[in-house]
Amino acid sequence: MKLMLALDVEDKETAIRILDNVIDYIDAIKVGYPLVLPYGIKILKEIKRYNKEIICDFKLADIPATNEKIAKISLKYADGIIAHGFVGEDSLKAVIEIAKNMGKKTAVVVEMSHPGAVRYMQPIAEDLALLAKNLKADYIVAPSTRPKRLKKLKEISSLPVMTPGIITQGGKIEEIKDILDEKDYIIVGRAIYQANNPKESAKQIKDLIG
Ligand code: FNU
Repeated sequence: MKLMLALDVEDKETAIRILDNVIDYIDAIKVGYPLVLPYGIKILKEIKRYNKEIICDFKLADIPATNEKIAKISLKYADGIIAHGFVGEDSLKAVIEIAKNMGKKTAVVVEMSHPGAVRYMQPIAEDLALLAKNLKADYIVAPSTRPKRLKKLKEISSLPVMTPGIITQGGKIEEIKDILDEKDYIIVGRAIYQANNPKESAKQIKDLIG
């Protein structure tokens, strides 16, 4: 398993300080709106110097034409992008095609990790996992907070997963360890960047999944 840091901090100095501390223990950096809205997408140029894979978590959920524009701009700087599957085949296809043309990756959210996802997303998640497979996406995003669902969605999609929800949202590494392999990522944010000692926390998590 690989470790992806969710860098959901809102200021650049903090982001850089966290990265300087944890960089030896992480495999990828996930950046989302909290950091990109204040500074713009070009902040990714500064993060690129850490030489880690960068994934934009913008959860694209728009019409194909708009999804395509956002993906294109983001993937100029990032290695991969996260898109929602529920908006439908055409919207998702637009992202996957542009990413493939640029030699980049797409991860499709099929079921989210928070409690609210059970009511509206869970009933369609298996369908979305199949859609991600059929459209030849690169990854699915599925919850570590529900290990049985994670296992099932991974099986249906036959794709590697990026799984959030570890520690702060209640997901337990020991419960998902056997489901995942070396192509999969666990996504961890607050348990690292809000820890008293982010370096130690990242090291402990890396040791546990290693
Ligand atoms: P942490 N994230 C999530 N659940 O938590 N992209 C999902 O279903 C999903 C996500 C992101 O809880 C969330 O936005 F599709 O602090 C955050 O960036 O460890 C990270 O994963 C989890 O952060």
